[in-house]
Amino acid sequence: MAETAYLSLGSNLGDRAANLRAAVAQMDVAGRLLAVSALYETQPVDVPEQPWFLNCVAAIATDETPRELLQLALRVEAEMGRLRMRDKGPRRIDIDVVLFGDYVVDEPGLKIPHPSMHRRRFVLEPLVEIAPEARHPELGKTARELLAELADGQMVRRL
Ligand code: PH2
Ligand code: MG
Ligand code: MG
Repeated sequence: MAETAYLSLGSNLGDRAANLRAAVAQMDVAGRLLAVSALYETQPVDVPEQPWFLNCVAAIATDETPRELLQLALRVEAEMGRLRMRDKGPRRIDIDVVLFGDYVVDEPGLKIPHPSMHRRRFVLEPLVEIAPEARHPELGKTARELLAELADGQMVRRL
C-alpha cells in the first residue's frame, strides 16, 4: 500500500529555486507527487556562517520503502552535482526524508522521522502549509502543534 512521505528540500548554492524545482521533479519517479509547498527563504541553522537557504517540503505517495526513497534522494543529489564539502555546510541540493507514513526507522544512515525536524522552522513552516495534520509518530504531535511549540529565533520567510 502506498505511504505518504514528506521530503524537506534545501539549497543555498547556485540558482536555489531552480535547484529545488529540479529536485522535486526528479523525486516524482518515486511515486505520485501530492503537494509541494511554496519556497521559503531561511536563515541557516547549525552552521550559521553560510548563505541563506531556500527550503520547501514535498508530499509524495510512494510504494517504495524508506531505504529505497533515501537511495533515490541520494542519487538525485549526486546527479545534481552535490559535493559534500562540509557537514551541514553549503550545498546545491539536500533532500531529506522527514516523515514516512507513521514509520519509525533507526538504522545507520536512515533515521525517520528526521531527528531534527521538530526543532526546525525551515521544515515545519512549509510542512504545516501543505499538511498541518501530519503526525510525528514518536512525539504524537501534528506538524501544526510542533510549529506552535517552537521558540522564536530562526528566520523563515515565505516567498
Ligand atoms: N540544512 C542543514 C543545516 N542548516 N539551515 C537551513 N535554513 N536550511 C537547511 O536546509 C539546512 C540548514 C543540514 O542539512
Ligand atoms: Mg538536511
Ligand atoms: Mg541530507
